[in-house]
Amino acid sequence: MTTAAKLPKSFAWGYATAAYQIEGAANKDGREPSIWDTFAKIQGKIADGSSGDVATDSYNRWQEDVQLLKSYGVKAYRFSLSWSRIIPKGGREDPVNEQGIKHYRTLIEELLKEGIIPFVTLYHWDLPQALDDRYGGWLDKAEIVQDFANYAKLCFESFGDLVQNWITFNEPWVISILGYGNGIFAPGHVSNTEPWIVAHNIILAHAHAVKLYRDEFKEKQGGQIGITLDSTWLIPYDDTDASKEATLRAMEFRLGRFADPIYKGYYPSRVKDVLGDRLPEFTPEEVEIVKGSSDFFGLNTYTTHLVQDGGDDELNGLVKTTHARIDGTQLGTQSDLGWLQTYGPGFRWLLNYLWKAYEKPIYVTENGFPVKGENDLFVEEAVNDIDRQEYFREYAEALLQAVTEDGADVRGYFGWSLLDNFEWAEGYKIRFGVTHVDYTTQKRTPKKSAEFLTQWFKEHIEE
Ligand code: PNW
Repeated sequence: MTTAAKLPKSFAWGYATAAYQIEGAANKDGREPSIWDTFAKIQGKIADGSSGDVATDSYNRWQEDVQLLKSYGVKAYRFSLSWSRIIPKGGREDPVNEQGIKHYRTLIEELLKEGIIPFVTLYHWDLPQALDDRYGGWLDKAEIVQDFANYAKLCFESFGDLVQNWITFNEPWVISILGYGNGIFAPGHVSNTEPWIVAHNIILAHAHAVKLYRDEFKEKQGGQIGITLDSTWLIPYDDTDASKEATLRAMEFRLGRFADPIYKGYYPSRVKDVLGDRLPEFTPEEVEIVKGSSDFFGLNTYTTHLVQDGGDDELNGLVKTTHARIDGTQLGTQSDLGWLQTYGPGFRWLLNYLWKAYEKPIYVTENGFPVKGENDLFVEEAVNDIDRQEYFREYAEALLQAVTEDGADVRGYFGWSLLDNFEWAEGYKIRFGVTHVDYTTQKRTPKKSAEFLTQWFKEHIEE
């Protein structure tokens, strides 16, 4: 029998969550609203009319959640900080909330006590509402860049002695396109000019926070800092030049729009061609700080799409995407969300592509699957989540091959998510957790997929 190649001992695996999706306690201990608190209260924005007011109550049940992580044998946990818990009104002149800082510090200490490495995201979409009211939030470059840098600095000061892995932003594509383009996420703007401004300002805010960390904290605290971008793998729908060109263009709109400035220093050409004057330019001083502003490549990825030229969706580069192949067959197993089907080979391709294009160590900061119809099941049935186990098997194996056969430098993997939680515009109807949550009692019940991943990583990481 041959021994299969393994991931190195240092490989960090675990689960990811985000503050607004799990914490609840929306008004407790001095927290003030974020744009998601406001957005969720607008009639018709959330599929089941819910909000993150209670969510999985993890602000109160954090000890139970840490024990859950421990029982799964994870090496790392990725979570995000709620900006409006730490600085309730968000700005650089506004008061700091010591109770917020104390909460996160206690959580981080508990994780470390249990041998779990914290990966901390500064911004997972929950902008303090006060900053949106004050100057339009991400639309105001001069203000938001300074306020974000001030918030980041406070976090480095408050937690940086304990945290070695910082992620500035989660998925700027989602923030800019879903929040300011088609308006399905907070703050719900519909525009074809704002997304490009917002994206530009996020890149700058990220770069300033990274510069600050490198200048003032890195030497002393010894950590790494980077950004998490999201991307699907994209494949031409057919063999035509039009589909191939459309695929390259779609990739630049989804990923290159952020990755190229951050890792190479400039916007991709196809994006410039489509957007013209609407795409802001970086000044030479800005290029200086943006280029090279991420120590690693944080990747959130869920699926693969087939791409064709055409349609009128300018926000995504004038392409049409589908999961149905030209012969009518589907790419993979359908999930509970239209945009998500299983396709392991696409994940392997994407890892190879990123490693070759950007040459940075990759951390897969999210990957997961909502089983079709799971929310209609009783807990006894929901825990038998076969499609999620199959998804994780395919994706974990693709990752192993990318590392051990193709030579991609992938250093971590976080399943989305530790718990069923508030799935943004879908509310609580869509369940991504490896742990079932009963939202009436807040009882947590591990699903089979949690057992599967624990076992898989036990077998595939070197002792
Ligand atoms: C990510 N899309 O969001 C987020 O980082 C998580 O907070 C979220 O719960 C998870 O994926 C599952 O949705 C996305 O429309 C939301 O392509 C939408 C898309 C992609 C990612």
